[in-house]
Amino acid sequence: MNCLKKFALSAMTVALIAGFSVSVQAKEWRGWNIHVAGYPNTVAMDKFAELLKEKSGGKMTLKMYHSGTLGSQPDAIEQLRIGGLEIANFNMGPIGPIVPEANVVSLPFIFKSADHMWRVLDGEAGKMINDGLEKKGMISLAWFDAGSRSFYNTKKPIETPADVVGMKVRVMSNDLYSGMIKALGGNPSPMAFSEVYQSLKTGVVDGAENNWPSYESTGHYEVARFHSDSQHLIIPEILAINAGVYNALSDEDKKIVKEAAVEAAALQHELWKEREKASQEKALAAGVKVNDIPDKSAFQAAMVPVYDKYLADNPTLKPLVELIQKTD
Ligand code: GTR
Repeated sequence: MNCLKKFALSAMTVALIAGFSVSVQAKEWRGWNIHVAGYPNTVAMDKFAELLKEKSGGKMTLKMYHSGTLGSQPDAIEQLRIGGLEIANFNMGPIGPIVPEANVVSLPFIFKSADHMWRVLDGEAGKMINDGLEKKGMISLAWFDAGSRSFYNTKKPIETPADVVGMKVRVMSNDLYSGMIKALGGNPSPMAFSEVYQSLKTGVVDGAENNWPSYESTGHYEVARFHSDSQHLIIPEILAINAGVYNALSDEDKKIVKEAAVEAAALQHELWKEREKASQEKALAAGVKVNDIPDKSAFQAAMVPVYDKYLADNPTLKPLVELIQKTD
């Protein structure tokens, strides 16, 4: 048994023995976030903590740990599921390998636009994703905006899939993203967010992909000077809570948690729009070379094997994929 599993089991035993007192005593929750101070998600998570305290009259409190100080995202997902953490803001990417329904948002080009994504999440498909999350111990309280992800690298502009051939590209830990890079002829390198800057700088990888705010906040733009507007992924993020913790709350407390999350998400969406623009301006002012890819059809066509593999691995999710594709 590995250390993480042992820890999980002992944490669960402690939680079971202490279950009753935990639920009656006001306990400070612990929240995970990967981003630095001033990032829209960081500000919004602090707002969530503030609203929770205010709306519950101090009964529910949350201490936020930012900048990934409580570990990498794959570890934090595990911790949230077993109750080592109560709250987290996650990108849906690294959740995909655990929740197949939620992995649908990581299919490249599945969303036609951000508006399309929001409509999908508000509808039946969103419900299926949320049910999948709950089955794995997480409840989504609200969706955060994470814009769209594009490629950037230290070598050259990417204009067609042929430009990716032989390139070493960092991806988030999810086989779909590795498959995406392979389908373009590149070499995927899954690694933690915190390691990407150094890896770009030292040539361990040639490129990566992310949204404008993360490209800027991490300093990746200082070392990977070619930004190609592929917008191959539009992935939402969630403000999630451990399912056991949430389901043990009174209806009144659930309402408070939900309201605080929805208000914090509204702030995040507002700040996101501003930061997207500001980050882009900062990168451009620093001399980053940006190229548009007006016709993305060659990239989209290259993704057929990625979709085929996802559907072969998850045949029951075909209706979900079709539902998203059919949503206007
Ligand atoms: C960011 C996202 C993070 C993390 C990161 C990454 O856009 O907000 O949660 O997933 O990307 O590339 O690892």
